[in-house]
Amino acid sequence: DFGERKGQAERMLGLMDVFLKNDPISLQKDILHHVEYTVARSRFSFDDFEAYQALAHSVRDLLIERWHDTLIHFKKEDPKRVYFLSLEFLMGRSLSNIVINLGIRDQFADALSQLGFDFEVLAEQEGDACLGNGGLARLSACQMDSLATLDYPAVGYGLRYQYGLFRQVIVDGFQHEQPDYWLNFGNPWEIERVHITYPVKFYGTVTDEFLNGEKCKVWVPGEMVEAVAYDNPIPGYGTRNTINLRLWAAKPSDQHDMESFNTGDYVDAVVNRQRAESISSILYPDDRSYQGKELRLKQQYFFVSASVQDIFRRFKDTHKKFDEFPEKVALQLNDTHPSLAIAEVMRVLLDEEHLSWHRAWDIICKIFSFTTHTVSPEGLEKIPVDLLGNLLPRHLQIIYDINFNFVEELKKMIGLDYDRLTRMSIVEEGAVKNIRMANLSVICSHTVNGVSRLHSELLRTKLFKDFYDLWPHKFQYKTNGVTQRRWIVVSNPSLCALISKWLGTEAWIRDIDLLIGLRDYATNAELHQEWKMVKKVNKIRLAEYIEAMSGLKVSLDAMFDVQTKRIHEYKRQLLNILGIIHRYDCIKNMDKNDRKKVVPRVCIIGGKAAPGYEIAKKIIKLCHVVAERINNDNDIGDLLKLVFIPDYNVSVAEMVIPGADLSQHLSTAGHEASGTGSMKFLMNGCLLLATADGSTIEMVEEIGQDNMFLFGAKAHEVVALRKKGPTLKVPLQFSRVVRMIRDGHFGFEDYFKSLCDKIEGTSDYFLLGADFMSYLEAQAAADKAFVDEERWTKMSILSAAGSGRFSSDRTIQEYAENTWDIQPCRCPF
Ligand code: HBZ
Repeated sequence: DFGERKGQAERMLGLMDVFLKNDPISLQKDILHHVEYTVARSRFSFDDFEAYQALAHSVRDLLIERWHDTLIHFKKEDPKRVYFLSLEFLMGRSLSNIVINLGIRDQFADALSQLGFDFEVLAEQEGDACLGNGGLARLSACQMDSLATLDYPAVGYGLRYQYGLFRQVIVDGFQHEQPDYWLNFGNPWEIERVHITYPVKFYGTVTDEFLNGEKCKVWVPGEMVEAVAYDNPIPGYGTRNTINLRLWAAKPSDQHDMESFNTGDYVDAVVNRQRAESISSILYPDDRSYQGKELRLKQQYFFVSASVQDIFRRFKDTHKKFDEFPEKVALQLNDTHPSLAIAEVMRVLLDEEHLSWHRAWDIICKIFSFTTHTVSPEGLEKIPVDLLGNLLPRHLQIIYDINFNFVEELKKMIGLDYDRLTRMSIVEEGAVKNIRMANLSVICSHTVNGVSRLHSELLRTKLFKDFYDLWPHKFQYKTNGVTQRRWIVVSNPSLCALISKWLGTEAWIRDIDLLIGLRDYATNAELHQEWKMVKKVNKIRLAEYIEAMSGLKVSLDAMFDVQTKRIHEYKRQLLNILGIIHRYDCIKNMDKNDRKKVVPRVCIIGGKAAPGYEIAKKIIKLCHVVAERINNDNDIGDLLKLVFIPDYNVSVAEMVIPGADLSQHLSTAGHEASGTGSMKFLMNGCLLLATADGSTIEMVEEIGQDNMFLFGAKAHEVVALRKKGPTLKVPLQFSRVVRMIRDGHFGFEDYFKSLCDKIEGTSDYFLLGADFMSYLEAQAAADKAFVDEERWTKMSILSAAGSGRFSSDRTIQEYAENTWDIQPCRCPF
């Protein structure tokens, strides 16, 4: 049905063309107007940054029109909405993405060039919005783009951190963290809504009172802060729909502490008020561990409480009966970080709307869906009961009540199996009593989603086995996806143009399945030429960046081999570095003739380590000392280079990914819930060297074994391998490279000792030794394929052609149909 789908997507895009009649002159007037009146610079003299600001404000005006129209349309139609709750959104830059989605990039580029500015140069002026850590946060951003594009009535809710994810600076090969005060230069993409505010309460006590003869609970809070809304319009592509991402900022509350002003010291009272703002000041930089910090819990409740009040306000605008709530509201929990929303909705229904427990619970069970992004039991969030009880006394009571009812029901179903009851309880007993947020979420959600097929399998058989046995119908999975608008159209314009040319349409930007059409030309010589040219252009861009950053010149003929993602033991950047040391060692021992056969490589590694994660920081240092040695070895020349790219973030990724020939995804099987970086590389025609883990398993099915370099133990073999422990035979090559590090070949041997200890003998938990040979074989296969240019190019084309399944458009459509039960609601032109 290629023709039919192409026609349908094209008709939608055609409507956009009719609508857009922005001529260059009026766009220029617009930009100059903003130079003079918004940026307040003379229209005769302004620099690139000021031009960017003015441009951004002109674009923002268009964006706001559509956003208004969409919100009005939603209000009129009153469809069921999905509320996407996430503590993290990794948006990156917005300008290019917005103008492309609005379909006005070329018009603006023309208008600017007549003013003497280059669109791309101005776009580079924008800083990244890094309001998240890694995969989970970027996934939220991709999903917002798809929700808007597919016309779903959705609202995103999150926190407007003043400091985003730390900036990584490398000093002498060591990671240092610096604050990211991203708002320093203003943020043209947000709209401050000073009148949309809600009070958020903390601490205090709960008392029993009587209201109309009925006993009810009254929470008398000890602290109150104000949540202020900042709206971030998210435009869809090929549609007028522009949805809202509402981020909350904390401000001191006026209602609360009038008393202290009257009685106490005026200056002290004002200074105290400022403390409220700390709630939304900083993003926690850990992407896995939970430390039971009060501020983190405050953040969670703060954004949940404001969002829930907003949702109730919107519902009550047009509805009176709460029984209609589930027909209008779907609440999506992005991991357990927003799971307090369950207790909060329950509290509002019981204590403020005075519904019976029975009616309130019935509503809860119909509105929440939960997606988890982790595989390991240690990754599950637990909140110490003392902490929760002190900060949110009423919520703790409600959670206890939910648990009591659940355990009673459970006993009826499974009898007095105490082990199982203990495992499934929301409350974890022990030295420190904890609330298990995952159990709360599974019990109260109608659907529990994993993020890949394997992940879902692991959830059902391991992490949530007890719950799966009880409620198999709750468990689904939606394999993650990424948006092709950001990851091809914005970041790889040359490839975008090439794809459109060969498919004869731009419709694939809305309907990614059309990419499959490229398969017809997988061996076409003309396409091969053009495809290679595109890769070359992107490699040049990346090489220039590397040189500007590190002074290192790299050869464009070399294979650009990339591993970029957060640094983690399970992601095995260490395996990559050991492989590089092995390669270096081999080349050193080769004679002239053998060296001629070596495929030159530029190995690129990038990623941040959580500030408290010692081992991860050592891996970064190791990468630097190895790079230092190899890059300065004249005997090696262009045969091997190693580069660490500092401060990997969304905009760096946009430049690195299109320039990669090969990308590595090395997680020990069964540890990566999905992985989404791999999808971006695949779409850009980079070949993958990967373990069979998370979503790569599904990628093999799409593009075929022959087009990917798979290696390593499978998930089901990992447990057995670990059990073998000391009896496991480790290849000599592996011991040799570890020995080189231990012996101080690269210096810092004392510092690296603990790192080496972690991967030798029984402590090699992530099985680097066990997978090493297989890894080297896959690397050799990649070398072999690379020298056969025609074969490599064909594999590259087939990778991109088969990447359609990994668009977030597909993921979101599945969520809409199978989890949220929502329909598109398209704003008329
Ligand atoms: O979520 C990642 C998974 O590791 C990855 O496999 C998956 O593709 C991706 C999207 O589903 N998980 C995270 O990125 N997790 C976090 O960033 C995180 C952040 C704060 C936390 C815990 C986890 O408190």
